Amino acid sequence: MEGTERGLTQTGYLGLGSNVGDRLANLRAAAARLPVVARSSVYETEPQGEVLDQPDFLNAVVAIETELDPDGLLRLVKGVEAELGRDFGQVRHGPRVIDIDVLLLGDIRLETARLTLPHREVTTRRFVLVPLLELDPSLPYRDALDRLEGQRVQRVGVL
Ligand code: PH2
Ligand code: MG
Ligand code: MG
Repeated sequence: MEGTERGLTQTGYLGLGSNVGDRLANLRAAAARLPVVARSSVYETEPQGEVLDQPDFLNAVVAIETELDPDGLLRLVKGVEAELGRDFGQVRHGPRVIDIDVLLLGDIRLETARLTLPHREVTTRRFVLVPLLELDPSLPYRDALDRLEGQRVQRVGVL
């Protein structure tokens, strides 16, 4: 197959996160640069992962429609992160102006060095699952959400 065009439109879900600068403006600037067809609420969320001592994040999830394949979509989101001033030299899981994660793309299952689909955080992070299930309650992740404890997530507005 040539390039990244599949000639087939798929629905995907992207996780947006920011905990540096004007967090809401950062999420909105990212959404404006993506082929968004639906957006979740915005949630203020407790930091998870390797760096817990950092400011709370704002997180949201957007649904997109795209003909891009996983690599093409990854290139798109990395380009948007760079455009919005993401510093790629920073510590893993540390503070960031914008983070855009490919959560799901159609029913593709994939594990490469660059990308795992579904994204691992889909079953482990409330800051992903809550907005994802808000957007599409029929996704098969309700049990995963019920199993998670802690991880403060509070709805604070619209994207
Ligand atoms: N992103 C991380 C690490 N930790 N915690 C929250 N609450 N939200 C995030 O988006 C987040 C995080 C690395 O991408
Ligand atoms: Mg992330
Ligand atoms: Mg990321």
